[in-house]
Amino acid sequence: MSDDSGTGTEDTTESTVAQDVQEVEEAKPEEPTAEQAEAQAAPVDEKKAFLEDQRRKEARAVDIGRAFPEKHRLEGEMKGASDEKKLQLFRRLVVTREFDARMRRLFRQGRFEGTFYSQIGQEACDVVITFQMRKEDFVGPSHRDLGASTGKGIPLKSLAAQVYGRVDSPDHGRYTACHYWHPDWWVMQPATSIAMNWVAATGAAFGFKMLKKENVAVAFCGDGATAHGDFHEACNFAGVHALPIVYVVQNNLWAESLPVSLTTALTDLSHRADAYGFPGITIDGNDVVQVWNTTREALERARKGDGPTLIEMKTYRWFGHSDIDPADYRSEDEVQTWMDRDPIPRYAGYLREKGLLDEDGLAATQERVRKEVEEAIEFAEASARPGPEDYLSEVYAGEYRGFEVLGREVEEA
Ligand SMILES: Cc1ncc(C[n+]2csc(CCOP(=O)(O)OP(=O)(O)O)c2C)c(N)n1
Ligand SMILES: [Mg+2]
Repeated sequence: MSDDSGTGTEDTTESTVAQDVQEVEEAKPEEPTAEQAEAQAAPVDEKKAFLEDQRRKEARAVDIGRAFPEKHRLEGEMKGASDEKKLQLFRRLVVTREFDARMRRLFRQGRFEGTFYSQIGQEACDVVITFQMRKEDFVGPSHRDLGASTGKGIPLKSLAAQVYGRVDSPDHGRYTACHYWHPDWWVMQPATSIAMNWVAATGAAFGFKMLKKENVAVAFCGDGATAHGDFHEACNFAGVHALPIVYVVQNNLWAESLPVSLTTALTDLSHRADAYGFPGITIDGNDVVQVWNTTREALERARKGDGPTLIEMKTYRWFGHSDIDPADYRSEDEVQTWMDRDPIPRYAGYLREKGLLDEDGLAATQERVRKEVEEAIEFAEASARPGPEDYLSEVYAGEYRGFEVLGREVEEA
């Protein structure tokens, strides 16, 4: 399979690298900052090579039916999963991949501001667990957790509006792209300070326990965040009170440009749990079957009142920390090795072997998903940008007496 079916009018495979370069050129502000001026001064060939590399990887990312090395073939049964559930899960993985790949391209075209944190390569870590959760179970995602929202079923229109910073985002356009959430789905907005979500999700789990609810919480973080104080305080508290929570650490080997070997002397981050008196387990985060069975058990354990579990998922982000990071601190070999372990073609292969998916089914899924992604983007682009008054609504409780914004008085509506 290839990306040949295209994902929209602006983004067909017919558009060349030269067009991409032109789009980037056109998106430049008239008066560049010193940093931008330096980037502009770089030889065009370098830019071309960078864009070519990005597009090559993106084309590979959406080629979800491709072959992969036999040693990465998935084995075993997914406990308690009906055939229909297995296919639904596949669709949510594809939604996550397609949305991400499309947004990366739109960012390079200057269609939204800020930056973009791609999750491509890591989707199984988020989607597989959140897909199994109840709507009123609490999710505490971090900055690279698109799959926590798509896994739980938050509509793509709402997620696209979040990326675009528009009023139809649940935060009404107040926050940085990729801080996906929705209160109706019990997914909290990621905190800027990493591992803060760990504390908030632990608090939610404590609340569920105090209120004697059957709900559970799940918190996500990266390898780098496990060195942060909040991570340890939260784990300690959860261990003491045997809270209904599952902690997921996505070890993608890097925290921005810092290798995990400079974050910790541990090889397996699941050993962090040893200090807090609850089980820790390390698994292949790119193996959907393993992730399904391990998270299913951990969710059950939490729901039964047996306390927390920490799951380290070994995984990899294909692109830079954010989309302004060329990630040239990593070797091509390392990237290649992990691209071969892509969770989605591996799972597609598993479904094929089970007779649940064929070439046509795969193409139809991808086509439907692409249409849905395009509709979400159209919705976000048509949604209004927030005005100064939107930045103040819902900030103050009680009577609001006006505030000076950008030199003018804003009255409460
Ligand atoms: C307390 C704090 N320190 C630093 C940052 C800046 N920062 C944002 S993400 C990040 C890297 C996190 O790495 P990791 O936890 O491995 O997650 P990954 O980005 O690899 O998914 C850093 C340093 C921050 N947001 N908060
Ligand atoms: Mg990391």
